[in-house]
Amino acid sequence: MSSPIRRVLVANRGEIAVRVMRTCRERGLETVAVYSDVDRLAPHVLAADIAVHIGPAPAAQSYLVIEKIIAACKETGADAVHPGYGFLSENEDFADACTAAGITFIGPSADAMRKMGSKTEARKTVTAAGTPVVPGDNGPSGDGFPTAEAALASAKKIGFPVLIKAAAGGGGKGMRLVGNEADFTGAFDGARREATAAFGDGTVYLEKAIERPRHIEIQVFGDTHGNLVHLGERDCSIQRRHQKVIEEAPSPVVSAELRAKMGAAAVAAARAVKYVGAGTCEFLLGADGGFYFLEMNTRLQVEHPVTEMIYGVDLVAWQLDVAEGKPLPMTQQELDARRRGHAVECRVYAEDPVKFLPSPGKITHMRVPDGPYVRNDSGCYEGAEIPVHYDPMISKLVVWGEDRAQAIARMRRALDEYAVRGIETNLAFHRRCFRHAAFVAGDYDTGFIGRNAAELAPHADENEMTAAVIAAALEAHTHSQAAVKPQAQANGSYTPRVSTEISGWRRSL
Ligand code: MV4
Repeated sequence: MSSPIRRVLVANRGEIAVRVMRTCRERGLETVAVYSDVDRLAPHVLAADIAVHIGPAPAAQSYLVIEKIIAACKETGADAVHPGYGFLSENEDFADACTAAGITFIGPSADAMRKMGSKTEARKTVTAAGTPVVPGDNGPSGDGFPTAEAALASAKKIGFPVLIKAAAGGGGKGMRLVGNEADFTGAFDGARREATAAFGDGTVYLEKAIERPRHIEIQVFGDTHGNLVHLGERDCSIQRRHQKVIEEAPSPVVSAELRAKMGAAAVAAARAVKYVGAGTCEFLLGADGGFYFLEMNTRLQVEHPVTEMIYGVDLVAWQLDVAEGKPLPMTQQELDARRRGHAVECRVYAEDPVKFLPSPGKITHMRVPDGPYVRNDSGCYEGAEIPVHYDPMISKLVVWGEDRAQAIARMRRALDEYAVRGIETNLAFHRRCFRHAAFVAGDYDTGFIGRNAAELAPHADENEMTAAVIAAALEAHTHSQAAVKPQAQANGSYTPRVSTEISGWRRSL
């Protein structure tokens, strides 16, 4: 049914747009970028063969406007669209619009997106497929609770603590944790209001709250021939306010046996909606070892590289294969045999390290890590501006090791090589996290950052001190002459280890 793709429009920006274009280029496909006013000189524009301006900086007037993306495809003769993550990636109207215009949408069917988009619908669908979901109640008609009274009666049966969740939600929006009966009605009304404001849909349902869970997600992949496989799990428990900060594969707490069980449960959930392409089933793993389906993300995720590293595959290449109607390149058995080693990813954000607020602005200096088994998927460069309008991620730093200990050691090394000036970053947070005893032991859950905030927060002038040392090193490097050897200078290395004063501070980390 499908035919070879020749020209791919990437309906996204930043690191993911660049990452998708890299694979397109490797396959000899032409690439089209779209860009807003503030992205004229953005890396994804420079990476593309053709670039189309689609409007002002606010995403609602550019990257989120379906008609503009379709028009850009027509104007450039793009025969396929890769949506990346975020923006229009899980918008079924966009998938429909592409299909209607004769453009291949590189992703699942609009029908699968719709079925997984509603959380109550998804709970019904996957339960019927035999996948365990969190104990809860979708409401009297299966489509949410119309009144607080009915919901409270159900909450008492489920047992506190319960979570009130928005059917149209996901990612924690419109979610309320209720510990007792007295707080229930207020929380219910609040959740409904929030869901209505955020999604234009106030439908809410109930789930028993799993305490101190780990967030484990399974990568799945389907093709148009009915084949479905899984590529193991990622542990995404290191989060802050529903924002993932560190991800790893495999999870330090998932055994081969549990992986096989969760993998089968994820594949069953995907099969229930005839899933095609890259998808992810999110699960909560309880302290008792029980696992529960939460939701399915119908896109390629930010953290897909850790999976690519341990399986030695290019998931974007797989997406293109599947979109062209080809069968999956590997069977489950072949994948299981390929798994090797351990990968960790740090999301490096332009953010205030203490207040965790975005820190947009111009990157005046940047030194990026490289060397063995280091992958830095970046959407910016030295001299570039991090715009205020979009996600403030600078890059995803991913490393691979034969085992978790080697991956951690390598990540510490890579983080020490990484230097950014001009804007604040969370690099110092990452350096601390990769030296935190509980993290190093693999002993963490979704409450890790909250519980260890004090230990993980950088010293008031930690970034400053690092920055001062780095500035000296960069200066020396930029004007490198035989006489100015960074290592020979008191403050000359890119790692602060060289200064006595600072090395003392570093040892205290
Ligand atoms: C939960 C939960 C505990 N019990 N559901 C947060 C985001 C959304 N995807 C689901 N979330 C949660 N749902 C039940 N029944 C705890 C969370 C949760 C969480 C989940 C994954 C990663 C980080 C989290 C942080 C706080 C709460």
